[in-house]
Amino acid sequence: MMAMSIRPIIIHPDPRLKKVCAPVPVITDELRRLADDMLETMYDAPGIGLAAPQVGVLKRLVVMDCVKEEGAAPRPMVLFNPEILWASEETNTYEEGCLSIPDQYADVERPAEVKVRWLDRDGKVQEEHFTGLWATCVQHEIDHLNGKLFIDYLKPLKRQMITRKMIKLKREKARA
Ligand code: GNR
Ligand code: NI
Repeated sequence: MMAMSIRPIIIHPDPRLKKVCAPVPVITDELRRLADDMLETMYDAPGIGLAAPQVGVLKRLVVMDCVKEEGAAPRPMVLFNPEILWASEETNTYEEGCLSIPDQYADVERPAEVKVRWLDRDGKVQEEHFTGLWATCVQHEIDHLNGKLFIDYLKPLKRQMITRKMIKLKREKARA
């Protein structure tokens, strides 16, 4: 097995986090390697999801594992070209965070359940009905592929406050 590696996560604001990502036409070994690196980067952070643009790759690929119970078996998922086929009328509000917006959290309301179709790492079509944290996470990740961040759902003033904090954080990181 090839060694996996942790990739640096891009911090907001960055033009790469605002782009609509391109569909993946064929799943190559290089893309499978990228998915493995993204999983390692996500677990290391730690986070429950990660989208390719967060590591600077503008392709429609996300990884996630929302198993939170201590001692439960992990469920690393790799989703190429994920599409929401159906979303519930019923909504859910979760306090969301983002690895590209460190230490900032805010309530976001989204459909409580979604049906999603994607290609797995073998290029096989998969479909699943997600609920709970999985439903929130997969929608947060698909938003990343469309250049959208959770702070885009907030009131402009709150969004601006968070963006200013991130600019400051990046400036301090660059000086360190
Ligand atoms: O680790 C993460 N936690 C999280 C919590 C609530 C809603 C969404 C998320 S996704 C986030 C990781 C991330 O930034 N993925 O893009
Ligand atoms: Ni995110």
